[in-house]
Amino acid sequence: KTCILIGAPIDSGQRRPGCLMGPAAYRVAGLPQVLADLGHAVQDRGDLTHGALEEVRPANPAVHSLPQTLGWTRALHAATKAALDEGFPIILGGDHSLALGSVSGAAAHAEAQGRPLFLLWLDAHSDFHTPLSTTSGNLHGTPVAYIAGREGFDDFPPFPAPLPAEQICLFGIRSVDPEEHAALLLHDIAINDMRVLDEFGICAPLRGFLDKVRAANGMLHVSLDVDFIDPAHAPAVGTTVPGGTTVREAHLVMELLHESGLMTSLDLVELNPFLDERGRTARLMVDLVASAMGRKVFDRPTRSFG
Ligand code: DIR
Ligand code: MN
Ligand code: MN
Ligand code: MN
Repeated sequence: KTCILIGAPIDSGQRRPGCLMGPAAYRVAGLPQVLADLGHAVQDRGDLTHGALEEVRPANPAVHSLPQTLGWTRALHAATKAALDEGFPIILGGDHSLALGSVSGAAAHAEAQGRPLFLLWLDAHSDFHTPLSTTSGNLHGTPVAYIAGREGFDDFPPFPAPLPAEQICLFGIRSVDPEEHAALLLHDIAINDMRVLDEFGICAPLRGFLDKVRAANGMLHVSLDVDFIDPAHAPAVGTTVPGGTTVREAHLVMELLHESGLMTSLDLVELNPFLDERGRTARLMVDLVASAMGRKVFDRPTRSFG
């Protein structure tokens, strides 16, 4: 594959400074070399900027940094859409508000290809607020609502073609605000929360979703929030929630994604290197990307697990 690295040094979707150092931390942790060692071509496009900002006042006074988020959304949309013409985009975040742009760019690309876009959301949170419903005012909690076509995004560019609920899969969630919960009940989005993963494990729920992607000849965008992994293993994130996946469960997700051959773009979000322990979380994220891109514990000549 040709991996296209897009740095998205974004802090404006939440209030704790530090995510803007994420792209640098991934590079320091060796992501480009790890991808090259797996046999991929790597193009590092450097870091994006959000461009000129417009003056816009949010309807909900809790919302902060709306002009910045709009600027980043436009920049990420264009960069992700263009990168999909040439290879496999990996967006180095930056907080999760970047997915407002990366997924809309991927959706525009998929629409031009005449293929459906599917979304796998690996996160402790459902990120299903709208700019009107959020009480924290942090727009990193809104991308899934934008992608699913919820109302309340009048200040944003119209989402290309909102994804039908059946094309969205939330995986690993364990923190859902009351308004998000009520709204999710009205949508048919697959919610593989930690309770589901405790009971059924990683494989069955994930394979079920991947089978749908394959049957539809879909494209698949994966958005990996650091807090998908338990904070005991991945401490460098502003919104830790106990009870997340283990290191091996996270790798298993990535290994299944690689075996499926279906993933077409990837976000790495919410890494806050200022909170890290000597690069520990950044290195874990790089190792997870390696699994998603073909690294195996033991490279068997055939797929035999017996
Ligand atoms: C939280 C979102 N529910 C909020 N938190 C997130 O602020 O609305 N953390 N996305 O990663
Ligand atoms: Mn998130
Ligand atoms: Mn999260
Ligand atoms: Mn919240």
